[in-house]
Amino acid sequence: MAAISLSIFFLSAIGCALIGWVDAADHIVGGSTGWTIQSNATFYEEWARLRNFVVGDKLVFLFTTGVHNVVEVTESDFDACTQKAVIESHYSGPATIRLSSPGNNYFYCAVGKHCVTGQKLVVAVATDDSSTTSKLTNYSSSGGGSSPGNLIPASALLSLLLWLFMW
Ligand SMILES: [Cu+2]
Repeated sequence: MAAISLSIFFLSAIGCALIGWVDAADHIVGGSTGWTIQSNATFYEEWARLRNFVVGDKLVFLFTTGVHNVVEVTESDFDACTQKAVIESHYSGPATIRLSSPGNNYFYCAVGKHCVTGQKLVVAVATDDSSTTSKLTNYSSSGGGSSPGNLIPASALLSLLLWLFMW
């Protein structure tokens, strides 16, 4: 029984990893703290630095409608916290924004002085091809081993999990 529990645990872990690998990633901006004013002005810069963003990924901005918002802007607007050429505005939270163009994408909160205090985010978005490479690198370094050619489709793994639970 212990052996079965253990294998369920490992299969679940592998299944989750595979699902993450197959689908475009959703990035919860700021993690559990969400999209808000942080005590550290470079909080979102540091958050973004640790991640890879790829065309097709989504940014999820967690905030309360009316308290914060998200505007996508040009680089010069981003630097100066101005709104001369707003690309897109999202006023109701949470807001999910799909990263559709490669290169730098600029966002900030346009409520009060929030942008000036550091509620701003720039993400460097890679194209699809480079994404595959970087994600595979991540998996081989953290997971320890399976080459992409041997990946079992996530659905097959899930069926296997269900089968194990039947016992
Ligand atoms: Cu705000």
